[in-house]
Amino acid sequence: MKPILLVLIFSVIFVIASGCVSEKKESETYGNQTENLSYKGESLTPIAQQRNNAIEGTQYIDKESYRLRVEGLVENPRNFTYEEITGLPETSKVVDLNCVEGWSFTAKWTGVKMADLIAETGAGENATTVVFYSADGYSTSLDMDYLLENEIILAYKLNDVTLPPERGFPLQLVAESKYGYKWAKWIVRIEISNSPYKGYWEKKGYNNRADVGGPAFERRE
Ligand SMILES: Nc1nc2c(c(=O)[nH]1)N[C@H]1C(S)=C(S)[C@@H](COP(=O)(O)O)O[C@H]1N2
Ligand SMILES: [Mo]
Repeated sequence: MKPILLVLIFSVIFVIASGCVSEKKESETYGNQTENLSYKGESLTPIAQQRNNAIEGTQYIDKESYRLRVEGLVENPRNFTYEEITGLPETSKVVDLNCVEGWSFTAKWTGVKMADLIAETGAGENATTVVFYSADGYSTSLDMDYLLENEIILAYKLNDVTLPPERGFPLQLVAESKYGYKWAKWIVRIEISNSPYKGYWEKKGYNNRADVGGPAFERRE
């Protein structure tokens, strides 16, 4: 066999073999933290490849002076510090964010269950709606039953990295199976109420149900 042919054959074998062993990266560095790219066998979209959306650009919230106000139909209205929130029982899950515009990504979200947060203040028997208000003037709402039945979490970590400022630090709602506009970021106030509420995009005609796969717009009466 000619040496050139041998070199060619070995090169082909090498290329095929290296293709087989090169696996997807399990983690990478994000600032001075480790971003994990897989969780319980599911692969996650790296933060650098996740799209985002904001009506007024990034909000920079100071961790020390930050307070989350929880009020409305509650027994004990309260201001939570960042440490108090992150000190509550922690839950992680892999959830897709689907913007109504058509893009999506998959991430691991870690935070506190809305049920555990609401248990801290107590909620009135007649409470039906939870309204989320953000530092940029954004707002949205979801049904109390939806939040409790689906174990919806308020996230403070994304792929095991502290939620970055441009992504909603300190808190983003992980509104599983709802369009992205229900995923409030930079949340500063939560109001529990007994009447329906239309948030920023919902007032402009976006469907208040916001079920992924369902209609993007409210039906005209
Ligand atoms: N405070 C605030 N939250 C917000 C928005 C916003 O403009 N302000 N945009 C919403 C929309 S339309 C989407 S698609 C998601 C995007 O979330 P991401 O930045 O984590 O990808 O944030 C939602 N939450
Ligand atoms: Mo969106």
